[in-house]
Amino acid sequence: MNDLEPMVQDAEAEFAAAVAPAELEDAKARFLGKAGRITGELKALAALSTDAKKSRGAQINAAKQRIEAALASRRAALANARLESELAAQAFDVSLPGRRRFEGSIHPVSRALERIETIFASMGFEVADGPEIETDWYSFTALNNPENHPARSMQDTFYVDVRDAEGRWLNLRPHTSPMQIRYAQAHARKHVGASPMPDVRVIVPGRTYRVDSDATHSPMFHQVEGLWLGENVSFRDLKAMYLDFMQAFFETTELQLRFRPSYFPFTEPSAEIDVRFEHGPLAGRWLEVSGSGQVHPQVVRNMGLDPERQIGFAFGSGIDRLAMLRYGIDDLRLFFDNDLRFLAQFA
Ligand code: 2NL
Repeated sequence: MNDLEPMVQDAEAEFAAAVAPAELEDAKARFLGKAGRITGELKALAALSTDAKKSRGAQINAAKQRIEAALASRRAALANARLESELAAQAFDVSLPGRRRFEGSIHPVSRALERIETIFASMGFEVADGPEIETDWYSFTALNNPENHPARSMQDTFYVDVRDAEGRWLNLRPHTSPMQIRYAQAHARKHVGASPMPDVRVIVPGRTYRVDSDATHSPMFHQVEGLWLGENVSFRDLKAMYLDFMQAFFETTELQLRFRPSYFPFTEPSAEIDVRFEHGPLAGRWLEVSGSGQVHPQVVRNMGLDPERQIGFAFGSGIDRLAMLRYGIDDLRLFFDNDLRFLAQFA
């Protein structure tokens, strides 16, 4: 202890009181600067004798070292506090609930389509995809539509302003049958000469177009057609297969099918397929779900197959309608409004 002790304590107190680096540097100048108190003490040494200089000089040095140590420690403390506050400002609260990311969902028509593909694949059917813009031959001629059939008219079919090699307008396919013709042709070429030839077993789901737009018809709709041809395929295979499909699609065996005679140019005989549920809001009513029939011999010929050997059946069902029945939707237009309040119910 000596008379320099109060100065050391002043320095420690003033350093401690400095909350910003600039204040600390000001305080340092008051003790260690040119006009500072330590500097003053050193200047005063000049007036002392050699012996007194030695002992006083040692005291001043000791005080100076303690002040420098206090300064260094305060500098480190301020730098540390600054780092801490920077980190705190950047910190995020891991306990906050996360921001929800919007997730879409599969459209009900696509869900129905995916289910249909899975069910038919499990029954040994191939799933084929084809062009939506077709030639006149594939959409109509190959399917035995006479030249003057109303389906060919501008009132019923959308045409594209481009002609095919025969000079006929291309069309937006009014059914997915054209791709079944293409598929069967490829099958016939691939297995030419094979005896027996493997069966043709295919479904073609996809978008189809007709000039028709009201509360229950959309100009673009979805269809699935199926084709099964072989040397030993009959109408009872159609009945068994379509019943299996309906039971799998609606997840119930509590339904009945009815085959009602009808007419299509591409099948003979032809039948509408009606379904009747035993339970649920539609119980007891016959609902039309499909057209069907034994493929017309001329259509088999157009596929490049021999109708004396290859015979079978085809069907065409509306996917939108099946989806409406499956999910209890009473207005077709809901599928195309794309209102999120509707679509989100299928998440
Ligand atoms: C309908 C009618 C049907 C077919 C589609 C078909 C396909 C080929 C050959 C023969 Cl490649 N027929 N498809 C047969 C009968 C009916 O659908 O209006 N469905 C909604």
